[in-house]
Amino acid sequence: MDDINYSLYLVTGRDLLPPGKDYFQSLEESLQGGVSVVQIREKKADTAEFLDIARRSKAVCDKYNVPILINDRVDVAIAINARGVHLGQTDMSIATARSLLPEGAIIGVSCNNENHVRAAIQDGVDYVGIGAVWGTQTKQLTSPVIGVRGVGKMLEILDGTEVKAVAIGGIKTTNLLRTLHGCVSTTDHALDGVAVVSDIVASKEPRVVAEKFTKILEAFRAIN
Ligand code: TZP
Ligand code: MG
Repeated sequence: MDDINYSLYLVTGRDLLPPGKDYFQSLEESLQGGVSVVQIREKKADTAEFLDIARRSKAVCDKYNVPILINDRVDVAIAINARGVHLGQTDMSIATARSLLPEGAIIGVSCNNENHVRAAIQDGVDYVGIGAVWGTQTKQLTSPVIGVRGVGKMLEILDGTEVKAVAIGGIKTTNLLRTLHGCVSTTDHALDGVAVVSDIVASKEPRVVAEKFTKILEAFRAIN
């Protein structure tokens, strides 16, 4: 069962750490600030390094009872007993990933358009990462920014399904409320959370930034 709290979904980005900031320290501080799920995203590490980072990250997340998902690499997810994987459109198929992962593992997929969302539902994913909602420096985008209206349309497709949804791309404390208010569908299918890289990871005080996110998310939930 997908019992993950997607509310504040941290995607790691070691390249973005401020000078002198230790990756594991930053991760721990962000967890103290309320990050509710972590995706380990390592685009440059070799397999041994990825395994080491993932294993040590999981030990930190375990202390806070926060689940860990692995970007791209099903083998790494299995090896470290992660909660699941996050796959892109050009990664391993969902069916193959499902056949390899233990029962109950979570599979999420990146969706940049409505057809991606329809396919993800068909494939039986647990959640979709929808974006990029705003422009971002963190990733070289291969498809246009979709904006909050684009996210809203994709949420409509998810209506009536159990598939969870997070928005990603350029989400910051400064635009969070605008993002939450804007990413709505005519069917009232709401976002389950927001995924963030740089605003948290590039901060010298990730705990403070994560706390700001958490407070805004809670305030929005309370009145919506
Ligand atoms: N996928 C779509 S946008 C993005 C990813 C991994 C990067 C988001 O990073 P940031 O720093 O939160 O804009
Ligand atoms: Mg990928």
